[in-house]
Amino acid sequence: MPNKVFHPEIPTVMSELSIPGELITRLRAAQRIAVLTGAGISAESGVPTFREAQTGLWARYNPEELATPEAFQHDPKLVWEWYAWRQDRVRQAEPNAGHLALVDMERHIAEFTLITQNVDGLHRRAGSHQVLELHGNLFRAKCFNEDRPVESWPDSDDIPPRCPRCGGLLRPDVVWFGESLPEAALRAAEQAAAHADLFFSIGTSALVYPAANLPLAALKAGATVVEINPQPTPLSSYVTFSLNGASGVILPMLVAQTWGKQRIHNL
Ligand code: BJW
Repeated sequence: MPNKVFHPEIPTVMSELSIPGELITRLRAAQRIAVLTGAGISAESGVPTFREAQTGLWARYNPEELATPEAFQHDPKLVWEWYAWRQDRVRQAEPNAGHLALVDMERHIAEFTLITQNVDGLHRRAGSHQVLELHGNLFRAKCFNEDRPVESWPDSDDIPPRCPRCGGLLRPDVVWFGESLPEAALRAAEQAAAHADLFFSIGTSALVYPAANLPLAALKAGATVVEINPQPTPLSSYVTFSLNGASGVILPMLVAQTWGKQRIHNL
């Protein structure tokens, strides 16, 4: 019988129940890991992904059309209320097994960088320490005129509230289409991708740039790239390992099979 040869250039597609031994070996040897997460990692916490159909009052709106400076200028009340609704959903959610497995992974790796496109803050609530938020955070606000963070403002009936310094409209401190990403976070993410032994792309449709460039940059620099997603994405055919399934199932299995059973998290 010939030996089973592993071809890293051909993506290895796995079902939820089997993690390739070769991936476990590479994880155990890894010194530098970078992880990019998207909305899918919070799906099992009950937070809708960005592109899935919205529900209730918001079902008739297209999220890609609301997440723009033009939408805010056209109807600031509508956009502010959409974010207020999303804040409520996230407040009711808890980090899930996928977020917690990344907290465990961080403990085992000398240089671990968690890069997220999510604005929900669930990685920090789970206990991850080094989190680069590329698209901002739902729970912060800034002044639309001055582009400066605003931590508090007087109670009023205004929607959106007004900036206490200049009277301009407040907006969520997130990155909308056509806007620049926070420079320092993007630079750190690019560095981490360029130097990673292993790069994970988890729960993202890999459609939005410049975040979608990060796994490609890691591949180009010679990293093993692993995608975890129940659906194929434009990245899938390039990655080294494609793990098809929910991150809340696959990540805990991956961590347990690599480093043994982990501590029980108290949230
Ligand atoms: C599961 C799961 C489970 C489900 N387990 N998985 C180069 C080429 C083409 C265009 C551009 C380009 N460079 C820049 C652009 C323009 C634009 C862009 O990328 N457009 C594309 C749509 C084509 N980019 C920008 O404008 C960026 N700015 C910029 O580049 O500035 C410089 C510049 C300006 C002007 C011109 C040129 C350059 C800014 C992008 C900001 C994105 N902001 C948003 C909104 C944030 C606030 C908010 O949340 O409201 O960020 S858009 C939205 O998409 C959000 C997300 O972070 C981001 C990514 O979405 P994500 O996370 O992938 O979610 P989904 O819903 O798409 O996918 C979920 C996935 O989970 C799915 O695959 C599921 O299968 C999976 N899943 N359950 C694991 N249990």
